[in-house]
Amino acid sequence: MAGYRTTVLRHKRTPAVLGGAPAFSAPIYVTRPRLPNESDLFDLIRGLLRSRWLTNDGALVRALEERLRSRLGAGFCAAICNGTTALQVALRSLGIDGEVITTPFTFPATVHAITWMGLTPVFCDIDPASYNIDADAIDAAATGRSRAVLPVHVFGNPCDVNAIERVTARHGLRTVYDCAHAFGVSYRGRPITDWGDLSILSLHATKLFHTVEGGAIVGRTAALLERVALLRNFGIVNEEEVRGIGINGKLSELHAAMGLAMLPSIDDEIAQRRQLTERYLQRIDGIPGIRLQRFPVDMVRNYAYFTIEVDTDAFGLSRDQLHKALRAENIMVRKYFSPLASANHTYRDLPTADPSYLPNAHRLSTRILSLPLYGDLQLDDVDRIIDAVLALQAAASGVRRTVSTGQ
Ligand code: T4K
Repeated sequence: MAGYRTTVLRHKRTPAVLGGAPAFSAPIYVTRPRLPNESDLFDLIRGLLRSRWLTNDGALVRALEERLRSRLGAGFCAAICNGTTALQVALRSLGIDGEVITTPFTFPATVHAITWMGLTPVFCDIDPASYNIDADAIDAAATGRSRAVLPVHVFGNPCDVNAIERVTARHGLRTVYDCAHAFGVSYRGRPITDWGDLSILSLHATKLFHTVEGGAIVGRTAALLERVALLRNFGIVNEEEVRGIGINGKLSELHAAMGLAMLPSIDDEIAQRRQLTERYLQRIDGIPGIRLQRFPVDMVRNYAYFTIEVDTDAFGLSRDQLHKALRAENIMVRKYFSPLASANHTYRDLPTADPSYLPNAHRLSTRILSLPLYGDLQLDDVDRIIDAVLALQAAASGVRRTVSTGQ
């Protein structure tokens, strides 16, 4: 009862955009990087300094690769300096040329990696419930010039991998999955990286599991591992021979130390996020105008993100008005992924970037909002965030007049 009273009183607070005190006195970011046990990290770094082996096929990178391979249930896991380079190396290791079919609802890196490789992105619309690329749209977009598909498991939600497998088999396409958000996710009893030719991970500081900057390519066959390992190290076979156009895609020993020190606590991070997500779900249930991404039941989630969709008419404020008003409360919500990757001026003149061809992605990009979620966020913080949302909804007409964005 006491909790209920507190909640009711909090709804009555005046929003910061209308002159009230902000809900938080300091910014609550959309995410915070997990930090490892300091003594574990410093032990690893002391060993690294003693060894004077700092990068280039070092012991810590090898240890991290093996630990990740085993944790992810993969055939191999090759560490790369970041997720973007991992995408580039993955595409080159499969010998992709021509067109690559991908989603507009992603971080810019997915599409930039295609273009940096001299390949042409072809956009497809998404499924409005899962936010992932629509397999039927891939089928319709595939032409004789298509060589590969690059789907993203958006916010850790598995793509319709079986349908994509059928479409790629029919058109003879390779598949690289962008698993940047999907560390540790499994689907239908299998690790998510089981599907496709290769999957890439981002191990950036903003990710569930991270090495500060970092990435990885995950796959199954020894032949592909050999190719990936060659290409991430300039193509150097030995002191006498360099084969293919490699790149410097190596992860350093210092980054690997961070990952090794972090890995033992990653299940705690997931459990904490799960609890916070459940609290968000309880508190959001029944708020008019808020919809959620749909996850399949036969998966194990990693709780990488918590996003909402804002329906302007039913909620009373547009996503952009809510975004602005929550930031005034020191709640640093983000619009992942708006603008769409296809809206970048480099891509927007492509025929498949036309908004009329991507209606679901365009609609979602005007509605999506990521709320704060990270392991040491408190349940009370979640309550205060949702109280702030409710207070803004209760004061919607005043907020609409005050917040300048008309969208
Ligand atoms: N594919 C997909 C689908 C991706 O989402 C990404 C990256 C990639 C590929 C490429 O992977 P990488 O090459 O990055 O490995 C962030 C990340 O930089 C980016 O890795 C990530 N996706 C994307 C979704 O989010 P920003 O520009 O939003 O980050 P930033 O600096 O605004 O950070 C977000 C919040 O995190 C900050 O407001 C505060 C907090 N933060 C951040 C950092 C870096 C901290 O508290 N401490 C920190 O050190 O892109």
